[in-house]
Amino acid sequence: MRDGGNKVYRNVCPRNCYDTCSMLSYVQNGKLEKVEGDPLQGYTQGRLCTKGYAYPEYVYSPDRLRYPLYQYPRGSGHWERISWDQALEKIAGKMIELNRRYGSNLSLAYNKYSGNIGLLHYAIEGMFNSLGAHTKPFGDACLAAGKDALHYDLGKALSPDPESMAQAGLIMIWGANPAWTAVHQLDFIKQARDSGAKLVVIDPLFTPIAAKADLFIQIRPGTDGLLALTLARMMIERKQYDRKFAENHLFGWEPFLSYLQDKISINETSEVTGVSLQAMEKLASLYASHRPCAHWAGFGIQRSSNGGQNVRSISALAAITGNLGQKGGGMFYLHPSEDLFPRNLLKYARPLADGKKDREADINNFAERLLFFDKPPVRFLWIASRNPLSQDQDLNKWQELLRTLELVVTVDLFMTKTAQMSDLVLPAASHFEEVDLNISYWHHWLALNEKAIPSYYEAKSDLEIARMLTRRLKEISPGFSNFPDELTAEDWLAKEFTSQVYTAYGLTSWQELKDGPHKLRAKTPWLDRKFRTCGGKFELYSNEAKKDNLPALPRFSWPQTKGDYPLRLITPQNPYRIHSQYNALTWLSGEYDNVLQINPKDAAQRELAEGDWVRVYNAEGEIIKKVQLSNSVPPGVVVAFQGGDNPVNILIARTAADMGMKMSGSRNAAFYDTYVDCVQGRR
Ligand SMILES: Nc1nc2c(c(=O)[nH]1)N[C@H]1C(S)=C(S)[C@@H](COP(=O)(O)OP(=O)(O)OC[C@H]3O[C@@H](n4cnc5c(=O)[nH]c(N)nc54)[C@H](O)[C@@H]3O)O[C@H]1N2
Ligand SMILES: Nc1nc2c(c(=O)[nH]1)N[C@H]1C(S)=C(S)[C@@H](COP(=O)(O)OP(=O)(O)OC[C@H]3O[C@@H](n4cnc5c(=O)[nH]c(N)nc54)[C@H](O)[C@@H]3O)O[C@H]1N2
Ligand code: SF4
Ligand SMILES: [Mo]
Repeated sequence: MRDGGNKVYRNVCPRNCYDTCSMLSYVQNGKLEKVEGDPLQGYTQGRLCTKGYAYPEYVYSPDRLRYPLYQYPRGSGHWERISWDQALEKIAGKMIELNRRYGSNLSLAYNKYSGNIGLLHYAIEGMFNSLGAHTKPFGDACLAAGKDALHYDLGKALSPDPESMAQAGLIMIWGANPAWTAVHQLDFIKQARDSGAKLVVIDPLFTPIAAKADLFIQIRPGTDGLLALTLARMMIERKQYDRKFAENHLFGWEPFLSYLQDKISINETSEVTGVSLQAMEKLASLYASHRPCAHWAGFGIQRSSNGGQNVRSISALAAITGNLGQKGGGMFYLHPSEDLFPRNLLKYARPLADGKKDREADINNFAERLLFFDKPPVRFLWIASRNPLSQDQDLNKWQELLRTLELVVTVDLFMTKTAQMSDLVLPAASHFEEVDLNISYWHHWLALNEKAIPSYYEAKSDLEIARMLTRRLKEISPGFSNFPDELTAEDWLAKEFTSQVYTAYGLTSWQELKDGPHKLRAKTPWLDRKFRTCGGKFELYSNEAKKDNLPALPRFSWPQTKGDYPLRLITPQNPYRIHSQYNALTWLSGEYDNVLQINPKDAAQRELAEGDWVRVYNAEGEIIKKVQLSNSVPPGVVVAFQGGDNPVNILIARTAADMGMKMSGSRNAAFYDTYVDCVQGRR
């Protein structure tokens, strides 16, 4: 497309964000001049968030990595610019040497997560798979507990189209802050409210979305399951549940009823959750009078040791009140549209020689697992689309792991905390410099990401790097890899479009996406009331959960507490960052980067005033932050945001949620089950 002197390209923001915005990029003489939202994408409707509009600064940031860099000794800060040839030589040489030393590629590992979640970024998995048996991560650090919970209940975690929330009569948000983390959802919430819907927000923090609500319930962290079950009991007692649905489509109604009758009391719930009886009454009355209800379980609610049970309890409430399958109502969590695609790079397989199998390490406990492996030990680590030294639990273990590794390679756009501790850093392309395909885990749109500008200095896409490294490996040791390095990004892209994908998106050729994004033709899940569980019913009582050593019924239990520290630390997302990303951008505010938000009462007890330096500590470690007094934070809770120079994750031990094993093989990280104390500090 052309617009005056500009060429206009279609791009997609590839961040791990609900919105996966489609954008138009305006390019003049090979330079990205500005970006706008693509009006043809019906969820984001031509708008971006601040981070999206800041992309020209991101692409040309003076902090962006330009060339391959080599550091000796690791962590010294003595960086030397080297050529791609030299970098590939060092990497390939080490890989082959380790293979010869140990007789397999098991001492080679990678760690990859969510820096860019475009489909062709599975190149990293593909590149390693082509080496034969190696050491790889599995699991999910983000949303696995809630996904399992919905799997037990529904047979598959499918959510309605989030645009349908515009037709809700009530929107009840538990543990999500879309005003910061899913900004485009606000428009659909507003549409619903303009037609008379009410908004309820349940969160320990008085968040920006809470500030918009008709009813805000400030709940004690980790106790949502109990509130949901109590609401279920109230609805049943008041005959405000869906009797017909219960008779025909629920499995486990009787034991569920007995459990509610025996174990759930409104007075006790009030004590445990900190929610007053009056607020519960108000909630019950809104819930009964405004239908259908869109129940949104955010990812924040399941980052607790009882997170999965909390999600199961909310989904049980949605089910017994007949809200599932109602247009505008239902249970919103995620929609795994990506499952429709073959994901050829992810699944690229090489027949494993000598009966050797890959060795898998839980991504939520990665450093410890890698340290545990011997015969052979892991000696080489490739890190891409990841910043574990900022984002993982148990950072102390990471330091230990680094000491045992002979070569650490990080591929990134910026000199992150992790890159700083690597031997080699390779510059990654931004999404404007590569071709990709983007699928949201929330909305239902599919969009093409075109190459809009030439590479920034010597930056390369993860796929290009995989192709180059493969060529070098094959030159030195023919047969070492069987990655098809002749295939271009467009070749891989074309392979993703099966006839099933074409039908699902109403496409006849993938090139049609150059004219704009396409939407999945999906029916509202559970409209037919046929659930994907064994018996076809919604399972209040899950035999599958029981087999997995979990309670069969959604049951409330207290989250585990950690030792002697009095303040619960919540580390949610920052509106101007995506996890640890975007710190280099001056166009974006840094106001949340280095603060500890604390209730004035807790601050007064510790003689802390606004702007003071404070030392926050627990058995894991300590950090220095700046005090920000906040009445949005209840007593007993403190908030620090992720990322920045001084990552808060140093305080976060390996704590696991109750669920995650079923679908991802790993229990979700219980990031928000962290306890700390703090005192006056000095910088
Ligand atoms: N701006 C921005 N947007 C992002 C991201 C980002 O880093 N920055 N990251 C993206 C990613 S990867 C993710 S996973 C999503 C996450 O986005 P969300 O789904 O919104 O989840 P969180 O930010 O983890 O937490 C949301 C809320 O949960 C609350 N919470 C914590 N514990 C509890 C509890 O026990 N009960 C209840 N009811 N609430 C609780 C927190 O106080 C917080 O307000 O955001 C995505 N969008
Ligand atoms: N305390 C605490 N910790 C958390 C959470 C929490 O709630 N609290 N949330 C967790 C959640 S929900 C998530 S999703 C994880 C996120 O964990 P990560 O995925 O590790 O998070 P990011 O900080 O986004 O780091 C991604 C890195 O990839 C780089 N990158 C971007 N694009 C590309 C690319 O095309 N190629 C390559 N090679 N690199 C690229 C970015 O510059 C960035 O350095 O963090 C988890 N950590
Ligand atoms: S960070 Fe999220 S909301 Fe912002 S432009 Fe990217 S996808 Fe859109
Ligand atoms: Mo996430």
